[in-house]
Amino acid sequence: MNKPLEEEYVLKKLREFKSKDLSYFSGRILGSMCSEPHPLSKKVFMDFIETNLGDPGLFEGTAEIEEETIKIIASLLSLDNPYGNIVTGGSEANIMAMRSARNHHIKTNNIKHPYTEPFELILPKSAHFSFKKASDILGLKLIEVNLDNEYRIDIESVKKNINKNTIAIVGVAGTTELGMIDPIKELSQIAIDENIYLHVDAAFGGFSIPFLKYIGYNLPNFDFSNEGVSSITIDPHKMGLTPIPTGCIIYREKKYIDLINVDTPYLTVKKQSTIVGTRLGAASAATWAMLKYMGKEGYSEIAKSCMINSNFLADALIKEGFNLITKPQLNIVSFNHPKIETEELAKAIEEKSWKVSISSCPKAIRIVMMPHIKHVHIMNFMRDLREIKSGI
Ligand code: 0PR
Repeated sequence: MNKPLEEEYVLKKLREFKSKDLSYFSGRILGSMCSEPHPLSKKVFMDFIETNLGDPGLFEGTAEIEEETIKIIASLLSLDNPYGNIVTGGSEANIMAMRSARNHHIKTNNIKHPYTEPFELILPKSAHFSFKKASDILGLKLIEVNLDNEYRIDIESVKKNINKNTIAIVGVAGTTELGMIDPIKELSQIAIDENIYLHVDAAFGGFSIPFLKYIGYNLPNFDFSNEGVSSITIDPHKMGLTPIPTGCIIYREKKYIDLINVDTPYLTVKKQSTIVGTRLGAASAATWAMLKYMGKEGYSEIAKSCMINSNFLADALIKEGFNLITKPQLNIVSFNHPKIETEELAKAIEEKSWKVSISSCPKAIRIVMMPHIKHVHIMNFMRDLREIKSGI
């Protein structure tokens, strides 16, 4: 440990580190689900930086903000009396939901000796890797079912895999690799018929699908209006323009959150449901600010411009002889080339200073068309792709 240093020196050193980072502003980050936070949300985040919702009795105003934020987000998801929390992100939200589902299964089936039989979780092959963490932490056996021709969960495979050990089914509204929306209505019917917990992971799609539907896009209904849906993950720090870390978990009923509450005797509240203990109220305040400031119209504009850019890129790629993996349902465009290996293509793209990611199923270059990517960036990207193609 060093002796105290001058503030100027400390800040200069930090600037040197930061200068090695990429910026969203450059438009070069093409494979991220995060974006530049809105200036207002950054300001509000800083204003609430010291608030701790791990001990909400000390920060009663901020605790009210969290409650209101949950209500506003739930209203977007067709739910009037929600329970839930603003959390650190999609992973924490998904792990919380899986804890509720497992405990619900134990309770409703009156299981006296848990883990003598496996706890099985049915989810699509396209589900995010946070469910692997949930599986490891909670001792769940993952039953990864097939996808249909459009890379959505295959309903027949779900039905075939249900048994008395199934603790939950997961559907995704905006898959990580392709942005596809699973048929939640059909999953909901199965969940009702079989009396099984259904969780919807809308970490990515949650802040765009409701707004796109509002302005007339024809997208499937993924929310609580499907009676079988027990909980939804929806992340403000993806398409909601808030700073990291801001996730959100919403439950249909109080019983699901009661099932994961632990006693916290010496705090100002007596129970806690989140994985994280000490947790920032700044995330709730920044989300509240964005919801109020943007309104339905503001978020619709953002979601729409990302879709316009996605479709523009998709058309341009087809014209240049690339294969689109699927027509973009949300703002993710995945493609490969009939004559170029995807890894080779990715390497050539990176050499031209773009940051893309490779999806695994199927193998393709994956562009997440976040708000920081503008038309001019797409034009420059296409120019580079043409050059790469002509050089091979
Ligand atoms: N559910 C879905 C559908 C997701 O896509 C993600 C993350 C999560 C849950 C987990 O969310 P947190 O990362 O907030 O816990 N999806 C992105 C991914 O893994 C996250 C990401 C963000 C990756 C920015 C890269 C990046 O630069 O692809």
